[in-house]
Amino acid sequence: MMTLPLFDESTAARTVVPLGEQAFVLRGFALDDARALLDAITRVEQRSPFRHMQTPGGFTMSVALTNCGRFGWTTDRHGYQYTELDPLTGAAWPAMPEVLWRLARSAAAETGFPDFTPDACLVNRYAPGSRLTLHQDKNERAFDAPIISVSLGIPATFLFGGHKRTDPAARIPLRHGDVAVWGGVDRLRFHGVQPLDEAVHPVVGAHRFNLTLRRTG
Ligand code: MD3
Ligand code: FE
Repeated sequence: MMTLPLFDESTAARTVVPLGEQAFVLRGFALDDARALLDAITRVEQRSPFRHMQTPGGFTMSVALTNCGRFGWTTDRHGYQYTELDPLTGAAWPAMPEVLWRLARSAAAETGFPDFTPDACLVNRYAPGSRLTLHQDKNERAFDAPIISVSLGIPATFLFGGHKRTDPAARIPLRHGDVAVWGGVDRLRFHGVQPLDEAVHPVVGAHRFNLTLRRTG
């Protein structure tokens, strides 16, 4: 079992790490909002529970998923889609929490994307062993809008590839409180998440949450 560093996260450096021309990791940018964000996730999952979705290829995703905002992303044997209703409950997805909206807009503005107006947020929940194979986020029609991601809980190694699946991928650690922004020329790069190592976060426990805010159209 991996032991997490004992340094105080609240004093960890807030630095901007450029990954590409228009892709950045803002280290610790969400730390002050972490408690409020975790509470918001709890409220979202009470209305729209996490579930392990089927892919068109017939696999069950190791990452559990839910959504908030006007539109939610789902996958099943028939394909991927954004819908206004949660197919599991038949009800609208939970509203986008205010704290998440404000955080995403300020991270976007800080990195050259003023007036980001997300209308969808995927919430991914990872357990040790969960992973995301290399893919592109191309179910949105608004490729001019960036995507903003917020990581909470145990750390993961993010794979940042190129425009072809076979391009070499950089390995970038994403930790509790990190925010990533990618848009423009980097919007369609292949990316993924390596299988998570066993770990326990002092606040979140043995999970990682990743929230990705998008503009669908
Ligand atoms: C993509 N989520 O939900 S977000 C997804 O950590 C997804 O759960 C991952 O991929 C996760 O579709 C990764 C972080 C991220 C950061 C920079 C990127 C994704 C990126 C730059 C280009 C493309
Ligand atoms: Fe993605």
